[in-house]
Amino acid sequence: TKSSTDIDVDVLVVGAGVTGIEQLHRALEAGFSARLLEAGDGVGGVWYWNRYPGARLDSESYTYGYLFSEELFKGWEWQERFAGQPENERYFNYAVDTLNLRQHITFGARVTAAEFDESSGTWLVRASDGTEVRTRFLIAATGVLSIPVFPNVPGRNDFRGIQHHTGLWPDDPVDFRGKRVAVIGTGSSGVQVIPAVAGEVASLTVYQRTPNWCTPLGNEPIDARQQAELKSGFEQLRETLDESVSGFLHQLQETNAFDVPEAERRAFYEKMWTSPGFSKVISHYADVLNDPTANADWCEFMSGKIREIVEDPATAEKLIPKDHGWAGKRPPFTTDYFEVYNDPKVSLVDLRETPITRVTESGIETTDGLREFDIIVWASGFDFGTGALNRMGIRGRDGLALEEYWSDGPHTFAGVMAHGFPNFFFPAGPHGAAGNNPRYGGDQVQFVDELIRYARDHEYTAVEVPEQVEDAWNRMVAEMSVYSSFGDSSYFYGTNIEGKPKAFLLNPAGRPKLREALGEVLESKYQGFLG
Ligand code: NA7
Repeated sequence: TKSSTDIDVDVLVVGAGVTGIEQLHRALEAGFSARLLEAGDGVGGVWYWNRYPGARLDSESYTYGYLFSEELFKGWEWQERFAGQPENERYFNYAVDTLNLRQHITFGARVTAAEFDESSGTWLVRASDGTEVRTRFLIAATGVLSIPVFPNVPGRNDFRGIQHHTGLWPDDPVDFRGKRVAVIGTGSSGVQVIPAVAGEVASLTVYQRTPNWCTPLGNEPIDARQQAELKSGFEQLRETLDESVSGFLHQLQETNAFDVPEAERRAFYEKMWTSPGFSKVISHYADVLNDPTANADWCEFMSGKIREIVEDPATAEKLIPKDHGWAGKRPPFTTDYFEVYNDPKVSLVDLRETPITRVTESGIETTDGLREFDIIVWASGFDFGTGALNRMGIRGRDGLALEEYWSDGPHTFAGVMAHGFPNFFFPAGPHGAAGNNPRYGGDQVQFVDELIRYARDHEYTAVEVPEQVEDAWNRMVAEMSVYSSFGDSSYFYGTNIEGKPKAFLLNPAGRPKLREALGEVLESKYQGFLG
């Protein structure tokens, strides 16, 4: 074993997405030697991998990007309220180049193993390209939606046409013109790709298992006046976001649904229907997520909208969710989604009626027969929260495997550290966020940055979260998760993955609680963390 003096870098960051870029920048600013390993060939994380047509933010762009530097904020003008994938990818390249980070990043290096050495307090990290790095601090900024999953159906590899998962989309554009196309999955990704390609294809067949409460995204260009307002309002923007439970600008409502007369409620629903992005969750009636009657009333309104838009009544009924209410699953926000079903080229296969039996070399077979395709788009989701971390070969104290320690679900402090894994951090990890992710991730990145600087400055070689501090956070997650609107069928419980333990994977208390928990540790001068 190399001694602690043999380290290659002080800080090794894994993942060049929104979180890893900021962490690398902070480490270098703090005077650490630092390096970043990235599995892909470019920066941007989810905005590098999810390059399918229609991929777009549903957080307001200017609340999603970096806010730690006013200069960086002012140097970039977002073109749209909800930026598309190309703009997001450009933005992260802008950040990396402006902050001078590129020379510290190794691309094409997927971490496959990382072992903690107790005697030196260091990690030995190995990557798929043969890279081997010994580091003091290992920071996995590997994201919560970075491991794509495919349905467990036989024959997927037999298909002779083109097939891609939305989360592993190739660099070279896929030509949809005149093609017979299948899309499997109607979550946020599926309902973005469907209207984006419908105009080009010869035919489009949508395979839906669970319909979702899709509502209009409300995207629009950001005009010059707004650009100026954003720039002059930087401090205020940051303050409002810091106080928000979910990391969004949208403000909570105090009124309950049945506090107001029917006509007023209808008018409010009309306004909500077109209200941008997550304002439809956050700025809705105060009781919409926790009073089933209020929730059902809004769902009834949305059902009416779907029946109005979709001309074929049988198709409309299939598109209306029956087994979950508003925000019972993660609601997708869309542009012209339901409208697409009025195009005679587009058809809907209800997998509840006719499940997929297999994929063949020419297409997809369901219990009612075979349909042939040129292209299959798998919009079938991700191993959320723990997927990437559990696959990295993380071995902590006494060889403890992270995936073992988490075999019944994640155990974390504030979604960023785990007991038994000294000098290891996973900002923006499971239990950390529930809303506009980069805002929570930013809090955790800052926490990690301050903690490792403190450790260095006070000559501690290892930092670790004490068991009772971790336990308190896990208890909070378990207790508060019962108030979450998300049901068991939501991927936030991991139930979309066969064999994955059912455990709540978000931070159910919101951002102020996260900031409070991190702040208390900082204030206590890391009591119990330093060794
Ligand atoms: P999601 O939201 O997990 O959606 C996956 C979709 O794929 C969903 O409609 C699933 O139906 C469907 N699916 C998954 N497995 C199967 C099988 N075996 N058969 C049929 N259909 C299946 O992933 P997205 O990529 O859309 O969105 C992920 C997040 O990215 C999103 O929430 C944003 O935060 C950004 P199901 O509902 O399970 O019946």
